Amino acid sequence: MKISILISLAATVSSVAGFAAPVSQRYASSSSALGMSTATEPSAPFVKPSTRIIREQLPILYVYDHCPFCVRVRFAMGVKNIKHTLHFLANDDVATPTKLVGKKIAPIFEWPEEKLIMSESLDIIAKVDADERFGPTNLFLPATGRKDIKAWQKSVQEVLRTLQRPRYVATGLMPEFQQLESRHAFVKNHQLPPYEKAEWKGDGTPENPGFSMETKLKLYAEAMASDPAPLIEDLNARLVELDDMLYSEHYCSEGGLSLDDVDLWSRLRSITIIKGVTWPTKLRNYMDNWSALADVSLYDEMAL
Ligand SMILES: N[C@@H](CCC(=O)N[C@@H](CS)C(=O)NCC(=O)O)C(=O)O
Repeated sequence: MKISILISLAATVSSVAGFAAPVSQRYASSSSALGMSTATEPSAPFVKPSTRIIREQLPILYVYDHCPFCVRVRFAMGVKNIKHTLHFLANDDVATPTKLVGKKIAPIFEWPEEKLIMSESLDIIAKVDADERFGPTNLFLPATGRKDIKAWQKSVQEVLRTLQRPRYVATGLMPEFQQLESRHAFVKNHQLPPYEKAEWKGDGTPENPGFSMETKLKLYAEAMASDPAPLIEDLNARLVELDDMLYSEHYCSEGGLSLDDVDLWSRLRSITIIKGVTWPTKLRNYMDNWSALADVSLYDEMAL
């Protein structure tokens, strides 16, 4: 009974991301023969390529869910409508990435068909967007290098680190943090403001000063227990500023889909882990529009 209600609801409520029709169907009305963007006016919605690219050997993307660099690639593959295997690495898994590229890093892109393994999010996107085997090419305009957005990102760095980092770990729902060691690996390596990386780095021993693991865990727990309201109020004001910088609810910069969107959307997605944030309308629509087009979910349902 419940299931049938959900299914019939899904047919009418397209914003239920998990049940929605493939975005290509929802946006396909003005699709060109190639399925490329046919935006005739700058603020027209992006038209996703309508053909699902399913290679015989699927490319594999190794990621952490919370990692914005990983989300950049997921965003690009999603927008290009490329089926791929998502391999969520545990945060303490050193062996898998080291075997692939020689160090612990994500994202990593493996394309067995080409015997290709590569890291660096923007290089991966450039490769995928240039290869016709992955459908229409050159979907992403270059980054504009906007200084206002860069400055905005810098201005929110501290408040975001303070609010996001403990929440990533505390939800208990992210795939990379399913076991204690993986949560500890993150806490060990990611300082909370006002502490600097150098202070956080050690383990509290005379040879290796800094904070002990016990202290780090305590600081994370305290950050979760403290009232987030003043920080959220500050963040809300910053989001209003960003809303003004956004060209439209479809693109952050004039001209259409660009690497500006790939980067900005991926970073903003992390903010949705914070409960109680007030999103200005244009910015919220931007988040929702690209979540559907890229088939990358937001965290709203599990926000803390
Ligand atoms: N420039 C790289 C940066 C990737 C990066 O810094 N990834 C982080 C996760 S957000 C990472 O793997 N850090 C090593 C670690 O977590 O141990 C890219 O754009 O792909």
